[in-house]
Amino acid sequence: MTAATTSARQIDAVVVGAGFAGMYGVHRLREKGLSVQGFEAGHSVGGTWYWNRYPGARVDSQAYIYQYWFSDELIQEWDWSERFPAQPETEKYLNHVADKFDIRRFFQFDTRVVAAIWDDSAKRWTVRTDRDEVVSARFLLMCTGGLSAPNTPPFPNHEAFRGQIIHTGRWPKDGIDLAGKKVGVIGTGATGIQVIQTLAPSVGQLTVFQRTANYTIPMRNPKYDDAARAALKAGAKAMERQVNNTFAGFDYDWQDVDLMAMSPEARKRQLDAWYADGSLGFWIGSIQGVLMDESINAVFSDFVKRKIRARVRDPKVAELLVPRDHGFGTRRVPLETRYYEAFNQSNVKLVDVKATPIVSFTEHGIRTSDGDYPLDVLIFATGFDAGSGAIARIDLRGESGQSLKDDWAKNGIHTTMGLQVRGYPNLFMTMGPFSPAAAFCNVPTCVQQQIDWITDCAAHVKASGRQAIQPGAEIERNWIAHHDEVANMTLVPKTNSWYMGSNIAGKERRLLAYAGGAQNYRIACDALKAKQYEGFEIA
Ligand code: N01
Repeated sequence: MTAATTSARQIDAVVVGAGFAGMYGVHRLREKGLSVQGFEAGHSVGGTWYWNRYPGARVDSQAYIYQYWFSDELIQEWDWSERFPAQPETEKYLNHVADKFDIRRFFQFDTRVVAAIWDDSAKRWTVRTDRDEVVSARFLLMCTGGLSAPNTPPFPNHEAFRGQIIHTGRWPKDGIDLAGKKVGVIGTGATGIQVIQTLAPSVGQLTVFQRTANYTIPMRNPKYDDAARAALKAGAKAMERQVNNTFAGFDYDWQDVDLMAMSPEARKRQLDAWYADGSLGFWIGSIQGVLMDESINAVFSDFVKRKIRARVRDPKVAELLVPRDHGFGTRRVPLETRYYEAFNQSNVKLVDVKATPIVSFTEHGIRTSDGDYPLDVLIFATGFDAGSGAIARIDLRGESGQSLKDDWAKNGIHTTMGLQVRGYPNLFMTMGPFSPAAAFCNVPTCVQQQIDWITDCAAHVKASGRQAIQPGAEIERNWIAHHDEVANMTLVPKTNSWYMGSNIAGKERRLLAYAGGAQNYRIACDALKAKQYEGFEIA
């Protein structure tokens, strides 16, 4: 046992992150009688919904599945205002949960965990924060989020720009007054799209620097009245069962429809019907072939391309907004509201930075190979180092003192079901690489399932009088092989995106999320638990 371990406060578990997963993790560990200390870099709870307060931030899973299931009282008392609530409402919900279940006092806020070292003789993690505190914990739960480590690509002469630069994932709580200003946005993923469609009507000039156009679906976002809310609350138990039994943790799932056998008219009617739902159902509630079969995928791609062209007045601009280099759904499909109409406004300009790349920042804005764009404020909607990023940014040292970051860089990312990593006993993660939660899941569905598994596992180890658990070599090898096999059956690896890790320079190109279905993943996790963690080493 090292000196650091003996002098530090001893607890059962440290939970890093106070988002959906971390809050539930603390709640569940306490229920199971384990002592717990949470750390959160932000000033309060919320995770993604604390950090991402950029203009237009909004959930695109339906509110009635973007919630906790563990308390019927909570479900019955909370009123969602609309189908896809904006960021302040989800943040308020998470604060309500933190207060109602007395979760807040187990977190230390404004505190970043910077390092955690496994002490193999004590079988404990020595966890260090940026306030130089040290805690010794038997279990370490990384609930650090799949999309929380901002990606800020370096542009030449970055520091020259005199205006304000801000990443969407670090938007200031007090907001920024952008009215009438010259605003630039780099990035047209789900975040950029929300920012652009929201700012277009109010800023002076909006310049959008687009590298890759994305497929989108128009969001249908009705307000809920009391009757709608009552019906959703009455159906909550059934809804919980439903989301736990679908491919992506949503209430809709793949349908048994032979689209290719239909007449052109019937096929169009079917696509129109899916599209009209105004949700991600057009994608992951349609047919599985959309992700597996080039010809089916092309039908979806062409359908959405036509929808985009019809909304943009200038045909040249329309062509820029139509995806050219990938198939529908092989990257994350954003929901949008009047996004394309923004490009019909005279104050909005689209710059194709694939054709005319950004050459450098200047004192007054951005220079592309085509000219200068003056800006007061530049918004980076450039995404995140997903899945592994937030975990690897902490100095985690395993059994033989090896760094997880270096290990993943040298040997490739490896995990067992995105829950544990061989060589790092008692380290657990949510939304980790090679789990559905890393990308292909309605996040609350999958992180609640993962937290249930993790906390059951930790409680099992403790109750059995043992000290440490980690995956054996074979189970980890088998999971990775299975993950890769399923990944390569899909069309997703054919394109670049954060799904593939290819948005980050130098990162391994490999599908981050398990593509075999959240329901199948849950069954596999349940089986492990039922077999008392067969294939794991318990010491
Ligand atoms: O990030 P992204 P995001 N020069 O990586 C561009 C979730 N989310 O924050 O595509 C120029 O998707 C990059 O271009 P390219 C959701 O899961 C959910 O938008 O790499 N451009 C791309 O356009 C989502 O998928 C909601 O060619 C550069 C953009 O920046 C995930 O978060 C809302 C560049 C990054 O897009 C991430 O979305 C919002 C460079 N050097 C987000 N580097 C909900 O609705 C990057 N880009 C709940």
